[in-house]
Amino acid sequence: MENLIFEINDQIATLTFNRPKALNALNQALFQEFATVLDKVEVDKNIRVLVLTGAGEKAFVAGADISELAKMNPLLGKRFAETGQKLFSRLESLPMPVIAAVNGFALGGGTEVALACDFIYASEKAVFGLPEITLGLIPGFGGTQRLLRLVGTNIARELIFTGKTFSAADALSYGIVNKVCPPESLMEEVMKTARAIAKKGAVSVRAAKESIFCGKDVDLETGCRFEADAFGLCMASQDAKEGTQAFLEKRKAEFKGDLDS
Ligand code: CO8
Repeated sequence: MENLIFEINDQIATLTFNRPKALNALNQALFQEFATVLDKVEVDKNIRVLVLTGAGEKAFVAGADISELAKMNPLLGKRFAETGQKLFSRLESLPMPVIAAVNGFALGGGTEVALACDFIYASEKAVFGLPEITLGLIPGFGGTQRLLRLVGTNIARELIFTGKTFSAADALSYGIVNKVCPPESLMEEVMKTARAIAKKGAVSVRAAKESIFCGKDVDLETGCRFEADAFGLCMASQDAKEGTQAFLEKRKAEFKGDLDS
């Protein structure tokens, strides 16, 4: 792949946006590679956590590639927006947790892809924003929808209407990021959390993700029904047997994470 780096180490996959000369801007070629990676990740039972980050010192992703956007007619623009929306929805609904390690500029499509992850850790140097309005555009990869659901309507309105950028500290105060780290320790902090998740039972981690994913936009009663179904499924797993037995035997659980058991 030319625009992405994809690696798997100890059951943690890392996808790095890799166009550092263009601050990792999202172009159509990158999206094709992204789709191929998602095809693999969706069915790989050994991947416990996926981490997204950006190559180079400066950027996570500085948005959609403006040189491509500038040449698009309305139909191509609509198609590109739909392609991005579909990819980010697939990312959001992957069976395993996805963590964004935002190491620099995360603007436009960069903030949008991070918002489609399960949660975000950011470097102190990270800069967020949906600046599309300053280009005479609006967010087109789900940003108007995911931001408002995460931070509430009025903060989303202000950020989208002004297009202003905001710091990692502001992102923390809005509830967009879970943790802000010194740049040099960002990946280690992300990996620490990824390893902690990877050690848990794979069935229950996936069930928890599914339950939260299905429940986040529905009423409480419907969400609780999803939760009860997911809970029931966990009871069928070896990991649930091991986890409960280990507690009763006063020892540490050793999860095998066998999704087929
Ligand atoms: N697209 C293409 N190239 C980019 C982008 C981008 N989004 N961002 C940076 N680059 C390129 C620059 O053109 C420059 O290239 P070159 O060296 O060849 O001139 C290189 O990256 C380095 O950038 P700068 O020299 O500008 O670096 P600075 O440190 O001076 O500035 C900034 C960094 C502030 C991040 C600045 O580059 C910037 O403002 N970038 C654009 C940010 C932006 O507006 N992003 C939103 C894009 S629109 C979007 O994401 C829409 C998503 C929905 C689309 C829906 C489908 C139609």
